[in-house]
Amino acid sequence: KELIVATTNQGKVKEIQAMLKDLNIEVKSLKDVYDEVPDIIEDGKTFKENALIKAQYVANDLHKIVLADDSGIEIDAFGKLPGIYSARFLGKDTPYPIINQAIIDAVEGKERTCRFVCALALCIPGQEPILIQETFEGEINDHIAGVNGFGYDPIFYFPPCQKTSAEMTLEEKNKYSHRAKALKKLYAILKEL
Ligand code: ITT
Ligand code: NA
Repeated sequence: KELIVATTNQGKVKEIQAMLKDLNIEVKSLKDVYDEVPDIIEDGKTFKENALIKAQYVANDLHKIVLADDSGIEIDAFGKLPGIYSARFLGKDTPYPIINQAIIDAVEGKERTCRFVCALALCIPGQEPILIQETFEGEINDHIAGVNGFGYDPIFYFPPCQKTSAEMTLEEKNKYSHRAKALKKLYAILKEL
């Protein structure tokens, strides 16, 4: 069986592949199925709306089983921003080390709580789309730490493990993360495909 993940984010793909490794499913990204990846306009107002937009676009185009992930980080000191704008916060060409240091500087002396959010949309031809949302609660670290993962992982401190999600192995992040928790809720369905 084949599962197309409506993403070009390789970090998401790696985590999803690892979570589903015991199922007989070939996980493919948009780069694997399109010569020219379509530019999908994510103009929803919520993570779930954006996940549905991405999944439905590709499912309508290819008539295959499609999963989409819309995710981001909510920083309480910034009124939950960047939230759904996490991929284009400070402009999409600003490198993450710059963005992450800017966030550390801006939360200095403020509330450090934050959370990753992941909405997953699963479209199976002939069925109603399935939507799930989960969170991963943490704090903005006071320095950049760790080289694993992607995006905001080097500043996302997870108190129970006393490290950032970029200091966790892929397997460890997949025990606790927003994406892993959401995917677990779809596991039984994916197993039956
Ligand atoms: P696709 O739309 O192609 O899936 P994207 O990266 O643009 O890729 P989003 O619009 O969902 O995806 O933006 C999510 C951003 O939130 C992502 O680029 C990261 O900056 C951040 N993010 C989400 N999950 C994360 C995680 O597990 N670790 C670190 N950063 C994460
Ligand atoms: Na998005």
